[in-house]
Amino acid sequence: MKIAIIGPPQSGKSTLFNALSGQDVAVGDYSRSEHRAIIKVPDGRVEVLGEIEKSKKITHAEIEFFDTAGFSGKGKQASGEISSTHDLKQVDAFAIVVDCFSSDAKPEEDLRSIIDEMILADMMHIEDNIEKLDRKMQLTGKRDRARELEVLKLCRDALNDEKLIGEIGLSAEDEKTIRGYTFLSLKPQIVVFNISEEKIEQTESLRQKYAGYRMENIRDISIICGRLEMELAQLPGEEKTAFLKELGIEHPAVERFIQISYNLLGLISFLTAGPPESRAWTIRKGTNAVHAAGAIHTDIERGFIKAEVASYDDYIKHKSMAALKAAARLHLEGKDYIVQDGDVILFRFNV
Ligand SMILES: Nc1nc2c(ncn2[C@@H]2O[C@H](COP(=O)(O)OP(=O)(O)OP(=O)(O)O)[C@@H](O)[C@H]2O)c(=O)[nH]1
Ligand SMILES: [Mg+2]
Repeated sequence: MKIAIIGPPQSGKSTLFNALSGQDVAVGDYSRSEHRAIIKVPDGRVEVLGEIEKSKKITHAEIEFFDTAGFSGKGKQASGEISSTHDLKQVDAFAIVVDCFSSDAKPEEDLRSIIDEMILADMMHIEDNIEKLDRKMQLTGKRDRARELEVLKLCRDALNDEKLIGEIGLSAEDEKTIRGYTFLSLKPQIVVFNISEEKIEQTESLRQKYAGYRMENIRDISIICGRLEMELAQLPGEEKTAFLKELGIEHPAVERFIQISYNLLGLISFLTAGPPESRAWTIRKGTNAVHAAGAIHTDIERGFIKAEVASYDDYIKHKSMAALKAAARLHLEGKDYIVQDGDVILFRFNV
């Protein structure tokens, strides 16, 4: 999964990047420089499986973060040409950071200006595409892409109404027809209200204050003190725990952030276990067994025979596939089985 951190200049993007990655890139230097980090998704279940299996290797799911400066922060006055050395079109979601810490902070205006800029960029892109597709259909007389054109027009209407394409609530099928256009405003977004150290105790009331910015399936919010979380992320393990306690924070920002991202994007993890490796794999909720196999390797998807599935709780109780089988807690599942979070799976395949 790839997430781009975006936002107006000096909103704390690089600070959040450090908080999430534990890195130490420069902050406050107005450099608008860009960075990239891959972080492991904390999931204690993988370690437990690794211990049971005495695995040589333990592999967590990963998230890639990009600290980007593609947005100008000029809202409707922006040129519409969002620039970024990393292509924002390729990411799965955005973290939009807004300044909630400085004395003259205007988080709501700042958020609106980023949204306006996003909408503007999609608008420029959509007009061209509607025109092109329209022309093509007239030239060839073919109607097979008529629905695509209709959906594009629906998207244009939303953008004209200053709405995100993600707000339309397109069906999965309609969304698929326009996926190739990689509209920015179709990507899920997490709005990060970057608060000051003094407001840490108000986290809960601020969460309520900004709850109205949540939008089903497209947007969630997070209240984070970037600076403190950055300092926290850079501490060694035991000091981290003590600092967290002192601050009265239950989980560090990175864990809260990953949880929100997984929920928003509808992601779950399934597990594989064995002496060579125990590992977590990320898939979308509702993925069937054969597609889940594809997350590991296309050969396993192609040659899929069946999946031997146990729940994580059963697995750690019985501690081996053989014991699970003996206790009738191992399920043989076919291609259409919908994989659940925490399923421990052994795929049988033939290529
Ligand atoms: N008090 C306080 N200051 C913060 C916080 N987060 C960021 N800042 C300050 O805001 C300034 C900008 O932070 P950066 O992380 O560099 O912001 P940025 O969005 O990456 O800036 P550009 O890349 O230049 O657009 C720095 O001086 C930070 O120390 C915070 O949570 N609390
Ligand atoms: Mg920066």
